[in-house]
Amino acid sequence: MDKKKRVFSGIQPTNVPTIGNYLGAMRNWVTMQDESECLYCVVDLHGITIRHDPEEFRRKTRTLYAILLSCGLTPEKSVVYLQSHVSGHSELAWLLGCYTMFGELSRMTQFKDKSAKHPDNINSGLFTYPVLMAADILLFDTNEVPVGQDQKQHVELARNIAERFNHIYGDVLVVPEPVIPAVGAKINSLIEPSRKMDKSDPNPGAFISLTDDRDTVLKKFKKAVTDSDPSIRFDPENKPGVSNLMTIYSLATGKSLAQTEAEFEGRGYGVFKPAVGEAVDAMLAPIRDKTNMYLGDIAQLESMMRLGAERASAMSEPVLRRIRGAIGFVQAGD
Ligand code: AQP
Repeated sequence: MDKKKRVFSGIQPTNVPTIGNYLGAMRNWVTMQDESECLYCVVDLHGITIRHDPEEFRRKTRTLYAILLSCGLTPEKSVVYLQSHVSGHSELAWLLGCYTMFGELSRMTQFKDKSAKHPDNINSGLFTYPVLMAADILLFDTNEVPVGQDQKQHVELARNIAERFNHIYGDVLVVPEPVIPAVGAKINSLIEPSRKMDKSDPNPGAFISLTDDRDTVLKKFKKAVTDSDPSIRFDPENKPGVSNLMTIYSLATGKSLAQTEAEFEGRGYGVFKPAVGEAVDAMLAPIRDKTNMYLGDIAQLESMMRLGAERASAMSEPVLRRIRGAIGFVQAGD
């Protein structure tokens, strides 16, 4: 029998995930756990590249872990854990940093965007973020990395680092492939529909959080930016707001874009926007309920985190040992 593919992906606890995170990445994680060996991680080490409040950060991390379980990731099928609980991530990030070029990090779009957003805190962690992400992936001999479009460049960097390392030391690292959905890879802001929906957008009207209640969801869609032409048709260039809402509706209901266009032909935004809100609310209701349930028992949640970390650590050890050996570190037992 063929060996199962290894899958890794992660999400930062910078805020409650949005429907962008869910439709672009997390929903695929749930599907992939049926056919592959999957590790999913709350990448809390990545989350401190921007300033945060420690108590709030702890709360957001627990909430995010509960949300991952509520979306359908289960410890029976996947390893779900916190990055900071597995020290191999940090160790490998240092090692791989010595095989990553300053020039290639300078070209990363996210570094440029985030430094522009936080000009008073352009720390070196923000710059070396993609090396830690490469370490996250390469630490587990990962074959596939399900991500949204914005993370494609970082996965490509991880591939380049792995290939460079292998060129020096032989076939040591598995070279991963990004897996990006055909629809939903970039869900856009409800207020500025030409920009990606971000969970840390300062304007909460720009995104739908997975824990937003029904009223909030309906209100945010009602205020979503569209355009002056009332037709509901998919045309991302000329009608970015409407096309974004159509993508969301199509993913939330399972209807195609063509079916969506036919359903709302001649009906206008007054019908369309509430329908999108209802569809998203129906998608979120079970996630909200389960999240509250998991957060009702923090001791149980933390014991699941610990178990996940033990399994992830055990899986990372042979890979780290192989890498340390290839570089030439003296290891106990050599
Ligand atoms: N708008 C989006 N559409 C589709 N996919 C998205 N992803 C993020 N935003 C969208 C995907 O979600 C996964 C987890 O993202 P992340 O937490 O690692 O950080 P990010 O990519 O920087 O996402 P955010 O929401 O924009 O976070 P903040 O605001 O904290 O920086 C990734 O696979 C990502 O591609």
